[in-house]
Amino acid sequence: MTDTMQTSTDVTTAAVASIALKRKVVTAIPGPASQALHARRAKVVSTGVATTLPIYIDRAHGSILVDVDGNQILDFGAGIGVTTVGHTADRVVAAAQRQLADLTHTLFTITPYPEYVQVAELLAQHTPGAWEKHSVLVNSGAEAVENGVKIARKFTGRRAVAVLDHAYHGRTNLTMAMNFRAHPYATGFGPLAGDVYHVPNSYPYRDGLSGAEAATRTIDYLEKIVGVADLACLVIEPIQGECGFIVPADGYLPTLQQWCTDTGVVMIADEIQSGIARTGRYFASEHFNWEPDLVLTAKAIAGGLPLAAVTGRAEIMDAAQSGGLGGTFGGNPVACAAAVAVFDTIAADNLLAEADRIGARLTAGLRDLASRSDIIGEVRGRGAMVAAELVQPGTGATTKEPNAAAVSKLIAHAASHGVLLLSAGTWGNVLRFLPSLVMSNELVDDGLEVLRDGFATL
Ligand code: PLZ
Repeated sequence: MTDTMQTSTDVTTAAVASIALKRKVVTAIPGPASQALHARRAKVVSTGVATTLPIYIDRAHGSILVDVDGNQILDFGAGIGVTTVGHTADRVVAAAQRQLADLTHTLFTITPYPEYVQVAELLAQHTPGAWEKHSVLVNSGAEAVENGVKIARKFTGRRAVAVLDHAYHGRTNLTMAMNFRAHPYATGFGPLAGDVYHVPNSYPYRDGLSGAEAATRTIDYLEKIVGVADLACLVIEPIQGECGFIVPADGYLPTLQQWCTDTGVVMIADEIQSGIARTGRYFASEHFNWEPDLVLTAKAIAGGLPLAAVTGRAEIMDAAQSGGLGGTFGGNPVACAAAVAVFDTIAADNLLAEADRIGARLTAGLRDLASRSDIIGEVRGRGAMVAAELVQPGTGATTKEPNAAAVSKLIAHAASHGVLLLSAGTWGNVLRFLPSLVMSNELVDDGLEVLRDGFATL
């Protein structure tokens, strides 16, 4: 038995190790094997589950995906910011394999295990704020949002939830109501949860407001349309992800935190997309001098395994009654072991600095493109969370009319040349870059070159 296990481990490792870390297109994209799988899929998978790029992936390493036709795709999406330490990162694979064989499941609320505690310690250490912090581990980003809201409601004894315009928080019943965009996330899926209020955000490119001015506007809405007496929490992505990598003006977030502290509102950072080294800091909140009451993590925390967390001020987290938080798979041992390996990898491989290296190179490349194109309205981001917002020709200085068509064409051009790029934005007019932090300069440049050609074809 041991021999067999050893053999299969060797085979997996060998397959991944044999991937040359470069882009290679050997068939039309999608190729014949992907097309055949796509036809099979159509017979058995719900059409409600969309596909950005219908190529079926066989294996991956670093920032290269290998599809079933043998094409090697340069991955600027990292599964929407999940494989931040790279696909099949060595320490993550080793830790998860070891844990899988040692202990796969007990349910932490029945009989605990050390890896859950280790993850909570790492989160307490790395989330902003010097106070005592407690965590609960769950399975998905949306579940972290749900739990953050539950805990804030219990702590405050209040019911209302406030979110920003252009927010994205998930696909569960509560989080559907917290998203800015009804379509495709909520259309026809109601009734939605009540007591969720949407208030204006800070979107410097489009509103031209300073952080102080935007915060004043947000607070005015909170006081008028929600009312402080009923407001349990204000949930904010420090950099808004799905709706376009919107970076708030300086001062916006700390001003809101001060207002929340003064009025007894729990302020929650949704760092699900922006957290875990993505922006060159462990958490994007750090860029804005924001120390949130609660921090939500998911996506990158376990290098590709499902894990998420709510972490925050001990007195808030402990407001939940014993037995009030949990779930069968929350904080699964294999996912926790992978998360510990993710934190080890960030420190050992200096990935915060790598995020800045990649981000600087990408941003410089995009700014260079912008200097020769009148449809790039703004290049923005922090670390390796970078976006370009595209507008209609000639509207960049005036109406900034969104240009989703150009984004679609560029993404299709990139895909056909073996580069996976994602869109974002309320109007679908943002190109977003979430490469893994192990992407080499050569690969960043290679991706930029394909994009440059794409712009030339527009
Ligand atoms: N909060 C800020 O970015 C997930 C969604 C992909 P889950 N974003 C990617 C899709 O189409 O479903 C996200 C996020 C922020 C919450 C979530 C939700 O995280 O792990 O997808 O539930």
